[in-house]
Amino acid sequence: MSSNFRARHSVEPEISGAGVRVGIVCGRFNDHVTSRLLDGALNSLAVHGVAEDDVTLVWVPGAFEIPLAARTLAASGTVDAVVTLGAVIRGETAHFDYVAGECARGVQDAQLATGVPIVFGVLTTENLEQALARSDESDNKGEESARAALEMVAVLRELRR
Ligand code: INI
Repeated sequence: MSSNFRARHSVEPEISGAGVRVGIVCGRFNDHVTSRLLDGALNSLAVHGVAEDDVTLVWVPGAFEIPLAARTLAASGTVDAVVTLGAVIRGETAHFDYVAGECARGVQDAQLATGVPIVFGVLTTENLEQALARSDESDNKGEESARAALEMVAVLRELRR
């Protein structure tokens, strides 16, 4: 059903990385996957004009540790957004649900507590094949997450004006 009724005000700002400070928190567990996510995220930041000097990369042991590092970085006042990158693969762990669930919950809590956008670029897949498919050159969750972080910076700037 379509209607002529329209929102009078809409918030959908241009995305630009110029002058935006970005933190990346990357899990080392499954680094054959997370390094590909990192490449995707860095490429995307470069394409959008983020300066190398404005990027801080933090490595943590695994997805379970991502929220604390992301929250600490976000609260430090040194970044405008944080991109989290990790790979939790069900076939390789009995505690998949705990690691993946706590990571997602912790990341959401951290962005709500700090008011700094913290993007969830953590793959949660059934197997390695799926994780590799979501971290390749044509489909890369790291790339998508970096773009989402820049979009959230622009949206929040507009909302807070
Ligand atoms: N961490 C991950 O990032 N991905 C996984 O698939 C994973 N598995 O399979 O267990 C994993 N475990 C480690 C976890 O994130 C913590 O580093 C560890 O439990 C120490 O707190």
